[in-house]
Amino acid sequence: MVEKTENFLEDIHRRNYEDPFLQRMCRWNSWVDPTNRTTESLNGKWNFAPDWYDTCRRAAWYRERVKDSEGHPLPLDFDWESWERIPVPSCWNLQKPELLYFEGAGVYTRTFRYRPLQEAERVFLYFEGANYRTTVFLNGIHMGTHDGGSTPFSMEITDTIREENRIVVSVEAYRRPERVPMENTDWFNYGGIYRDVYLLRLPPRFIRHWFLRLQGDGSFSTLLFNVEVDEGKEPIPVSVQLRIPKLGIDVPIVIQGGKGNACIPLRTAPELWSPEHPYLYPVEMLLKEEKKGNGETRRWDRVEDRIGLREIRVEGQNILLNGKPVFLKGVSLHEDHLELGKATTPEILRSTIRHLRELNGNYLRLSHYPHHPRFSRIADEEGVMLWEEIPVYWAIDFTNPITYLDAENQLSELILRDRNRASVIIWSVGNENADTDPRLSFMGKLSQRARELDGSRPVSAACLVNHVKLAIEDRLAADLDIIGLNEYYGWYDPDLTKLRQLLNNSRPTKPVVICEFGGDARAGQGGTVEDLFSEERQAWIYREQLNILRSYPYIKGLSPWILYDFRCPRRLNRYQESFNRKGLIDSNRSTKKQAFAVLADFYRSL
Ligand code: GCB
Repeated sequence: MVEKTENFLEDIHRRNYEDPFLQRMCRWNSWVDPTNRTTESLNGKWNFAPDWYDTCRRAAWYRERVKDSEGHPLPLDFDWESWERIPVPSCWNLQKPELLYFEGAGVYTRTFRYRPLQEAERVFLYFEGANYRTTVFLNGIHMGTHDGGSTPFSMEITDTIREENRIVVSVEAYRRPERVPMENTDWFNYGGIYRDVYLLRLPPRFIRHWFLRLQGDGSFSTLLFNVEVDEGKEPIPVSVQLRIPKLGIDVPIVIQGGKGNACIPLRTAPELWSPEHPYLYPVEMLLKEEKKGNGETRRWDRVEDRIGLREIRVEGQNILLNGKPVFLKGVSLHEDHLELGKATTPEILRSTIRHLRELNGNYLRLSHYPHHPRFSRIADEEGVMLWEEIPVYWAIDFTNPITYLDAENQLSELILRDRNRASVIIWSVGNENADTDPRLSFMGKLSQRARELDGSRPVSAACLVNHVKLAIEDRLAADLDIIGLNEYYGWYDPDLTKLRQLLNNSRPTKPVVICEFGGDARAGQGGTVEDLFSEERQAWIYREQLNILRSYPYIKGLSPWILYDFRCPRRLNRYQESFNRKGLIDSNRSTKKQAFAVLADFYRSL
């Protein structure tokens, strides 16, 4: 606290200016599923300025105070309308060359009109993703703050929205030691509102979110369903009618205390979702109020979706998809795009899947944070299996309860967002974290949290090898269903014979997925297998690695590092030039390196 004196000035002397904004956090429990809702996009050009000293929040620009308490005009340090306009969604780093390495706070603002479309309509603001801390003001009032760079959040604005509105959003992307990820990562810290923003119009009582899946007991004969309802200011008796016409399901589910659960026996065997047959069932949910007397019902809400039914389970050293062993033929992926950064388009997502097909693959590791929500929807349609992950990366502050809360919140937001997607088969709780006691307890709790929100999928994490004992040995493995392993023999450690020793020394009782291996190559760089950064060296690493990995039956999947080269400010040699060059394809997303064909041939042979 700063002592207030007679010459104290609120705007410049107050240190803890951020505290009030942290009293109203948007977290997983305020999230509303936006699937197939009436939305109104707020994408488009917003006025924007990099706010180098975070003055918008410090000096309360969002209040738009133009006169003092005696009515005298005040000089303002901002002028919304004269600011340049940049597109939302986008990463500010790619809007102007001088913003490329900008990692501070940026202020976005725009106006919009609003007219209710239904009686007693409730309105929410929905952000699909902004990096990292987002503080939202509407008509001068703080509406909510969100932490975490890749998960969605929503906030109710019913009581504040007017016909004419000004929204001011401060997004700050500082790298900080207590964050998730912390300040040291092997990727680029793009800032800004880089995914869609919209208004969500909802009825006074509505379905908040829901979860539908097969029971997972190997019989494919029972569905489990959970639903959460926002009952509005005055709760009344309601039920949710679940309809899956193609399965002959039309059942009412009683809602109590805002929640409903059901276990629904299937009369016919369902068509199961798989990469070969990505079948999706149309599903409908109706929120109804039971009217006494004449038996009429009032319908409050209606939600539709398309859901794949499949079972993913681990048995011994096997991963079973619909009861049958499956091998995950994959590759890892960052969200990085040369012109768009973390922003993306459906075309880009589909072209990524085309590249996976050319590799003869069936699986992608979406590393190291939640990717665009559209990805799992497209993967559902296309029949691609996904590993999804939160950025509990490297040296997170495992002793800090604030860091844990943030990580748990990001995990919860990801699982709520994607647990209805058949394509998502694994939740990963982190990547390459040293095996310490605080980390074991932190990530153990995360694994538990994942199972609490979704008991239907295996939990994993990308672990490091024990390079002293040369073995797969990580105490976290006891908490995981699948052991993820990153190893770079042939690259960081050139001695590939150690890989064989390591795999011989290990007796895992669970399936192992090699989540990373690989090496850098600059596209077009020729040389011999001895030459680091040549395509030949990279292709050689792939050949040698695959030759070894194929002979260990407990290895049930691969996602080498990585499909595309990506921006990476830590990588500064003349071949890298601020890019990680371990891609099988150049950062232009079209030039394939030699190793691409090596992996494609290997997957074809399986
Ligand atoms: C890793 C990390 C990944 C890096 C990669 C590399 O083990 O998980 O984020 O980019 O190695 O290229 O060193």
